Amino acid sequence: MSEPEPRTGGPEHRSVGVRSVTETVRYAREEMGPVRGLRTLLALNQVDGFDCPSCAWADPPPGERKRAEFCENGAKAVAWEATRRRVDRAFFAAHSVAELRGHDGHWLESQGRLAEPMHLAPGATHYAPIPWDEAFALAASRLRAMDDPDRAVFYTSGRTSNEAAFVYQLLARRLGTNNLPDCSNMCHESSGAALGETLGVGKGEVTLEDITDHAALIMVVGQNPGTRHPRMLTALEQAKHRGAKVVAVNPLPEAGFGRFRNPQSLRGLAGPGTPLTDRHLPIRVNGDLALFAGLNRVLLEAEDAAPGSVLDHDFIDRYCEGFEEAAAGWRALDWARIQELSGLSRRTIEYTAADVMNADSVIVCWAMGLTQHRNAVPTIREIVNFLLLRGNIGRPGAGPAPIRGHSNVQGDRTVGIWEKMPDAFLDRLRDEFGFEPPRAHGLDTVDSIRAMRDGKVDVFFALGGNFAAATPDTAVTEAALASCALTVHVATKLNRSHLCHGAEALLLPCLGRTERDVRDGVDQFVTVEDSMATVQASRGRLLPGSPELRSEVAIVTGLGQQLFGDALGWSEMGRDYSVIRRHIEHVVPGFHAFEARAAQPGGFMLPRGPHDSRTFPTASGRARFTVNPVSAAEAPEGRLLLTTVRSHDQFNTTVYGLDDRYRGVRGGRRVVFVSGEDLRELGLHDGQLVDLVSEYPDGERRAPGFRATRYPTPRGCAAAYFPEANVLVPLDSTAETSNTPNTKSVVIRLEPATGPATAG
Ligand SMILES: Nc1nc2c(c(=O)[nH]1)N[C@H]1C(S)=C(S)[C@@H](COP(=O)(O)OP(=O)(O)OC[C@H]3O[C@@H](n4cnc5c(=O)[nH]c(N)nc54)[C@H](O)[C@@H]3O)O[C@H]1N2
Ligand SMILES: Nc1nc2c(c(=O)[nH]1)N[C@H]1C(S)=C(S)[C@@H](COP(=O)(O)OP(=O)(O)OC[C@H]3O[C@@H](n4cnc5c(=O)[nH]c(N)nc54)[C@H](O)[C@@H]3O)O[C@H]1N2
Ligand code: SF4
Ligand SMILES: [Mo]
Repeated sequence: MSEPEPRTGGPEHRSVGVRSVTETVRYAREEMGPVRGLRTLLALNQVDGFDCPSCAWADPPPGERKRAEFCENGAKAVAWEATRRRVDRAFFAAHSVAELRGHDGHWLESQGRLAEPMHLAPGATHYAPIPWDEAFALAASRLRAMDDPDRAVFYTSGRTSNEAAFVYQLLARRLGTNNLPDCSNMCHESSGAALGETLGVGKGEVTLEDITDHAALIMVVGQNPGTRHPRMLTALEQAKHRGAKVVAVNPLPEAGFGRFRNPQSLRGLAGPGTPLTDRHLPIRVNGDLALFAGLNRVLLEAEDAAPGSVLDHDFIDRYCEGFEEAAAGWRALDWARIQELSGLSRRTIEYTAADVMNADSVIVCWAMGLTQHRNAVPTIREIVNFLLLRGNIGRPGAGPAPIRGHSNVQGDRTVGIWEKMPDAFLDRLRDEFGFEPPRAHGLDTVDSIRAMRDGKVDVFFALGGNFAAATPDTAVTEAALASCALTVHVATKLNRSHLCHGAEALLLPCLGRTERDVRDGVDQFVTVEDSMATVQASRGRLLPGSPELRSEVAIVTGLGQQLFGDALGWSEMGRDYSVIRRHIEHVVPGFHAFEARAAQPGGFMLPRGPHDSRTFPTASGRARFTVNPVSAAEAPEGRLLLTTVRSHDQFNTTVYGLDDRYRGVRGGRRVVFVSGEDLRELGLHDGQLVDLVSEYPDGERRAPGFRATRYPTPRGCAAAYFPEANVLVPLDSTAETSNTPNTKSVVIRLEPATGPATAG
């Protein structure tokens, strides 16, 4: 298959505006039709409508929601799901699996919604239809045939509702395994690990209001809100209008840091827009630990010079431990090393520290630019140190804010999707359902791939997602999936993972967030939790894309019923989701009166000790300062440190289109962004076709045929798109503690391309 040729033109300095509105309208009309499109979008993020299936940004309180409370990317996600195109038995009869494997992810998903359950028999070349009850019987018989429940793996992607996630973890644990890897293992696992260890809660500690109404300084680190969480720009604009400062820390000058033209206001559409950032620190890839250690050092020195004026000693003495050891570490820091690793001058770091000292409340927001590196957990612990020093936690306008990715990835974890849920949760699950859940920790995403590779897994089951494309070391992962006896995917659209099947495979089509979910004649709703720990109801509006579709809850409880009979009440839970919510209320802390509070407009906020009352549920009951030796990934001479990012026209492995408007890329995705100086030094010219070759002790990996593109990024750094670059990342290159793949710091060299551009 020949690869589309990208055209490149450099970064955009303004975001949203009229262009964004026209794009939204075009998308909705093309995929959904004019009337259905408009009606659907007007229900998006409304209190009686459905939650945006795209990112996990929080909604304003009910009274403050606009008539159109969504962004261009939310609209794309909805249109993509609500498309009128269908992938049915005729489609699968016309295309063999081998043929489909020759198409890229964009083409596969563009074919439309999966319309009926399909089965790939052992040795078959084509998927063929299978009735639902036979599909359940088949999956159950393969699960029963295993001689050890740990030979099954149950993966979850973060679009799954609380209700579906809860019954799913129940099914896995009733079977006897904690093998519940999820996309979070590749996403904010590092944040959860660092925050859990230091503050006792692995979640963010701010609310939307803290950003819009209270924070004096907001740092946006390793995050691209203009594309990933676009309504965050509206929140930042509100903060700017009341005088807050915004500092962006990012190797790329993302468009969202420039002028924001708010599509909700006429002034925004027509005028020059609001400049959103006061300072952009063009940090070297993975230089963030050095930066925050340097900032902490400056704060400490300023305190030494004027005791009592910089640090919040009351807070530190009353609530924290470990300050002296951490302070000794900062005093011993070497400025030359900090400057080298961060790529920022001491003076820049000192100016930024002055912003911090002038701000009586500071929020640090971050996303994947921090979490997907070897030292991600120490980096985020250092950010906690930074916040603790001035008591920037548990008061208005202050705290850590990991901005979550998938719309319900945080909720899935809350209700039990984790390979190492704590014993207290498992005890309550036992008491609620009367069986003993397994206690040994299960496999996370990377360990699941290793286990499959080593022949230790019979059944791989995925509730959503695109495991083969989202994970690293693509060739290894695809072979690992192929080694299973059975692979099962519950999905809305066809993707690569469905074509990297085991000896036998099932493809089970489910309802999406936009669709009405009627069980036994009664409309059901589900609940989701956003980045700010608000839980609210989501009710689909559209008629299901096909009469054969079932909800994720119905699919999981249907399989549960088939496997275990009705002892735990599977069919009742599948008929009436309020029964599941009652179980969640009993098992998960913070969900009292769940049914009633879920029905309230705007939902309710889950308790978080550090945010609510400066209560830190760590072993000692205190927030912990930690010592984090400064480190960063380093590329040897002639090599670059590659970070992998998303384009404006994609949601993870779902590629809506081939443009990345804000970075000036049109019509293709095989692009590598490199500074002009590096291009010159490497003897390459702008636009030249190159191969990306990663270098690790276990060998080289190659991603062929990328356009080298001159771009304003620090020397020694490069960026390319996920998932095209995933072939370059070794399975064993993961973050300390969190085991998250190091997809944001890959050591590569660029080689003039040997062959023609090829599909990856
Ligand atoms: N439209 C859209 N929205 C999405 C998604 C999507 O694919 N498309 N995905 C969703 C998901 S699951 C997630 S997790 C989030 C992801 O949200 P983001 O993390 O914002 O998305 P990425 O594209 O991974 O961008 C990482 C950002 O970090 C910067 N960066 C890279 N390396 C470093 C580094 O070493 N240090 C610093 N300081 N910055 C660095 C990159 O330049 C980029 O701006 O978005 C969610 N929302
Ligand atoms: N190199 C590199 N790799 C990365 C990242 C990176 O930044 N760089 N980011 C990582 C991150 S942050 C994440 S979160 C993962 C994402 O990993 P995943 O969550 O596994 O992948 P997605 O692309 O979000 O999954 C898309 C598929 O989900 C299915 N789907 C969509 N909606 C629904 C639904 O409502 N129900 C069901 N059952 N299925 C549905 C569709 O079939 C679609 O093809 O990728 C990770 N991989
Ligand atoms: S900001 Fe995120 S949740 Fe909100 S409409 Fe946009 S994509 Fe959806
Ligand atoms: Mo994510």
